[in-house]
Amino acid sequence: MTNALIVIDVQNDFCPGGTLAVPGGDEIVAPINAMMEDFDAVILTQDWHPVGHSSFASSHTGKAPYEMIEMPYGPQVLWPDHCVQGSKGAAFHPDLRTDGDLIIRKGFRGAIDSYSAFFENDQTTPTGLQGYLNTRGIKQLTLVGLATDFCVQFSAVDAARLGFDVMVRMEACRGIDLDGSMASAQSAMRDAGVILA
Ligand code: VGL
Ligand code: ZN
Repeated sequence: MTNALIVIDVQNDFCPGGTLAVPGGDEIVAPINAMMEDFDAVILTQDWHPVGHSSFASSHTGKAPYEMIEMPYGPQVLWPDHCVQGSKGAAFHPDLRTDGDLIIRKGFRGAIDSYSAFFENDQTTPTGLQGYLNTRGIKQLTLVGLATDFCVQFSAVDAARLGFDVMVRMEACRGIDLDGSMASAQSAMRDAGVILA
């Protein structure tokens, strides 16, 4: 049975010193590097936005980071500019091992955000990861990374809905925690059948 580790968005902008720093984001780098040894496949994701992306507060006049707006596909949190394609902030944390099998980028369409590694925030536009995993015969996924309550949560819930066996190793994740989003992320993952370890 092929068991894959999916490392979500361990990028400079989500680590201390980055524009959307997740508290303790860099603390998970060493544990994730060590975990890579235990998996048959290692897949890394990268949040990868064009300049002026619609999820950036700076793209909406009069809006500040962490305010909500209504997008055609539903409510969307507005973020500080982050993970701009090709920037230092979008690069992986310099100590993260990046010698995995696949790097998948998401959020590259200007008009739509993508938290999940499987589908963009419209819940329908695929990233291609499901097809990759299926063609490799991978059914068991362990997720780690940033941020627990956004990209890790959305990826884990989508993976469980798609029929994968999904575990999230919480000690190798860190969260943003906006308005109780850590608690709601944990219950959403549990409700979807994700094992929280
Ligand atoms: C993320 C907010 C905006 C994440 C990405 O990786 O959790 N959060 N873009
Ligand atoms: Zn983003």
